[in-house]
Amino acid sequence: MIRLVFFFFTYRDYYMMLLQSLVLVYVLYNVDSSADRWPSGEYGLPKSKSGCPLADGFQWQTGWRYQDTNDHDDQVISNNSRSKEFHIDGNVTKIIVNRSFCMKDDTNDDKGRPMWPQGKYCIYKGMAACPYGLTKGNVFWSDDEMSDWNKNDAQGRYPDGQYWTFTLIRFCCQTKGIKNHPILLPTKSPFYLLPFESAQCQMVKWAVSSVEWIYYRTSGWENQDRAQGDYPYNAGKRHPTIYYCYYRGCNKTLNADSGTLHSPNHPRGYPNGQYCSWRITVNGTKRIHLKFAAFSLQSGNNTDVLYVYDGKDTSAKLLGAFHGSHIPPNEGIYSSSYSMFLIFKSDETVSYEGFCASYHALDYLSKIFFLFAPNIQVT
Ligand SMILES: [Ca+2]
Ligand SMILES: [Ca+2]
Repeated sequence: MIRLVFFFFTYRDYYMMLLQSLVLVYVLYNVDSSADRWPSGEYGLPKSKSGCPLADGFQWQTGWRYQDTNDHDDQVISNNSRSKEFHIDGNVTKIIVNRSFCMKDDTNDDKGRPMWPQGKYCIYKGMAACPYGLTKGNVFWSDDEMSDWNKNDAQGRYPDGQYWTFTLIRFCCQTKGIKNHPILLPTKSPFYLLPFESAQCQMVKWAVSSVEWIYYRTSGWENQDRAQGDYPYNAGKRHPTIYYCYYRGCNKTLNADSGTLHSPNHPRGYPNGQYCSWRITVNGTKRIHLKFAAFSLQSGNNTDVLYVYDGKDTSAKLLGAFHGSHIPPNEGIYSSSYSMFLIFKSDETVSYEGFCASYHALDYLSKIFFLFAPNIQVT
């Protein structure tokens, strides 16, 4: 009897351990796939010219705010401006700023959604409390002080705030985290975050970011521009320049038996804070030969690095971590299977030209042949 009870518990413990391992495997597996879902809660994002990001299980509601920043009708004394690169759905002229929002106010499908990950960024506040882990604040713009000449307007769904002859917009900010630690968000379509604490963008895994900005030349007469709580970087200044980080996905899949790839913007400098990948898959009986025509990265493996894996993802063997003072071999890199996975990440400062490379599928035998006769070019 004692023996049987012992036996039973041993088996139960064994199954519990097995179950726990399966749960762990499931959780680890889903760390990356959770990036397909927008986080839970009510909030908003700046709307880009390409529209709202792809949504899953909810619909973005849209709206816009038209800010009249000019103190007169007949005389231009305001001089708003914006960055040359500008993908926000809106319009910035010397006398007005108009911009659009994508608001998530539907929480019916929030079960199982991730929370907003730790980092340093802000989003717009919806009508409910800030999503879990984010703290609120607001920005006040003194628009045209002459109420007779003030043409402020707003329509649709916009962030929590006040939209009268002045503008007050509430934000929710994630203030705990490190900008260089990449966070997971859906990157299948472009989206915006507002940077917190500095103009540097939060790094997002599988995305390349660029900083855009709007200079709000608000009222010159009894200006009361101000901000409270947690708000986007620099937005608390009088006539603020507010920064907007524009993210585009940079996961590339290459399925042909030969092809080329290059770092973002090559041969112009690659952007800071990007985290991109390339997955090469060739015919199952073949192997991959990857050769670099150009390679110029910052030196040091803690700065900008290209990782090359011998398989379809990061669970495969690392063939090399290449940077400015450790460049890939001239003869190129070989896979031992039909797929290869590359990750290129850059830190927050200093960028170089980057790299461009081409690959070819090789018959396995020709690789062995190549090893014995390295001077023969295999194509
Ligand atoms: Ca006006
Ligand atoms: Ca760098």
